[in-house]
Amino acid sequence: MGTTVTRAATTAGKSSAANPNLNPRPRASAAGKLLLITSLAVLAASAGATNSGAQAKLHDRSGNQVGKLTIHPREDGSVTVQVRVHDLPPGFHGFHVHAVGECAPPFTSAGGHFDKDRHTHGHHSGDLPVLLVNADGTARATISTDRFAVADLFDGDGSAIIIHANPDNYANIPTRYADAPDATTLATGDAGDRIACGVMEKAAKD
Ligand SMILES: [Cu+2]
Ligand SMILES: [Zn+2]
Repeated sequence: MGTTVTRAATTAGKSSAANPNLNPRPRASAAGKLLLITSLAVLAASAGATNSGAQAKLHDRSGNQVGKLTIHPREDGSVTVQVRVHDLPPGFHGFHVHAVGECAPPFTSAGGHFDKDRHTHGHHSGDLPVLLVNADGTARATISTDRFAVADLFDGDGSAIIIHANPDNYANIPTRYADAPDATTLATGDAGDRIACGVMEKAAKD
């Protein structure tokens, strides 16, 4: 399919270059280009529908890119999440898929934890293992989860990946500290501020 598209583009380019002075030609060429763009969009959409993954570029609150993430579907219905980050504070950081695909600092625009049901924290569809950032500010992790499919990430308002300032307690508050976790803990795991955010985008499987 890729070869056909490349050839069509080359032909369209040549025909308009060969007739630069004819008025009808540029119009035909523009129409051709429009058609080509439409075809490409259709091709991309159909490829995406069959075996697509997701990707996100993570940015800190100052707008610097601090890493990226990819999500690939697996045949058993689970997904593999791969993340690489740099220039982040060392230590454990809460790491979740959030419900809205919008990363405006301080990233509250990304909403709460992505969830396909009405779970509490620790059971949310978008809850992931904490990310360990090494002394040099980098982290790398590969995670498997069966709590969501790639398509779930692209509901009406999209989704985003968030890294928090603090570790995540997964709403695990021993009863010697409190009778039960409070509402904030049950929603967030007390992971604190959002220090990096990336909007989920569709990506073809490589
Ligand atoms: Cu989060
Ligand atoms: Zn959660």
